[in-house]
Amino acid sequence: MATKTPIHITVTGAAGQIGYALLFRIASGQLLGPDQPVVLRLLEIEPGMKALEGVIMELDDCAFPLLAGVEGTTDLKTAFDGSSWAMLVGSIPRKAGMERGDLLQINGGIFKPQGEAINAHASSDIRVLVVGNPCNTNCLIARSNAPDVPAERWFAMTRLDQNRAQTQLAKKAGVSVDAVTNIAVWGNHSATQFPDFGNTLIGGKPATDVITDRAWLEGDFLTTIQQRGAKIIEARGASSAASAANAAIDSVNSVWRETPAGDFASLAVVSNGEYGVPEGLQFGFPVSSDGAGNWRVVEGLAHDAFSAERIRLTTEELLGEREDVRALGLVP
Ligand code: NAX
Repeated sequence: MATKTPIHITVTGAAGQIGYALLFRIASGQLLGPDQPVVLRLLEIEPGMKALEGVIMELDDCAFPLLAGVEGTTDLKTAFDGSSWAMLVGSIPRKAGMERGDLLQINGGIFKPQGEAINAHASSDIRVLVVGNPCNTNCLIARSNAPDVPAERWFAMTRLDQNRAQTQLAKKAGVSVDAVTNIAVWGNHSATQFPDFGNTLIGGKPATDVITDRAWLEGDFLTTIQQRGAKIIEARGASSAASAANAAIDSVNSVWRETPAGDFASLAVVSNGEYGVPEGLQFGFPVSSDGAGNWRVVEGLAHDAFSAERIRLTTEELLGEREDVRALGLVP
């Protein structure tokens, strides 16, 4: 029997498709380890509560030894009370014909109160991963409304893009995925993101030495990663869920597990001006962790003119989103 004190984890949008792929993995120990009991606090909106009841019944029916408790709620205080990790999944993604300003306003209505509730009720060691899109700016909104939670405790998910890039590069090079390391996804989790093949290694060698087809790297490779989400919707009739949940688990692991020497992971974190990125943006960077929850942006990576331009474009997009949410009064 597990003897550690249970850690409270909040998952929002818990009755959605990512929630369904995520909760069972958390409860089975795949998020915080095989000896760490967890209590799940599941936040939904009223229309999702019926489905959430069913999900909770299924969690019960798994008899997970590590699941020390589970509560479904529509109340922000109950959801975040005493929580040490919050995974903010529920959001309103962009729909056809929706303007960026409308999208950000709707999400402001979700992430501002959630940030305030985290500030007021979460445990003092709270860490937050935002998955719900537009995840970088949703994270910025929540963080900006939680002034007592240090900025370095907030993360937005670019890991799915990293994992997608890893597999595409491995396939092209004809190697196994674990031979592909050092993949940084810069900037926004959107079509402007830049999966940085120029700093990636394959079998310890520069990816650009192993894959010499530069036109593929700058063309099909980038568009495959940038448009992968849309392709999955086209094929499956629903957006990525299991791979997104998997990336959410990888993201949390990249914070609390030690990063292998010489490698890094992609995570959108607060910018302190690294690589000339304006301070305060929630920006996809290469990140390394010491295994005790302390991470740093890996510095010193070089960018040629092509890569620098890609990073400039995604930075511009995030600056535009920040201007929009400032104009809406969602962030100072
Ligand atoms: P679903 O529509 O299946 O589920 C979302 C759930 O959130 C619903 O059950 C809904 O009732 C709930 N919800 C809505 N507003 C809420 C609120 N204010 N509080 C609590 N719950 C609320 O979406 P799903 O496929 O699970 O995707 C969730 C989010 O992840 C979307 O925004 C999606 O765009 C985003 N994604 C982010 C990815 C990333 O890499 N960062 C990749 C996958 C995914 O597209």
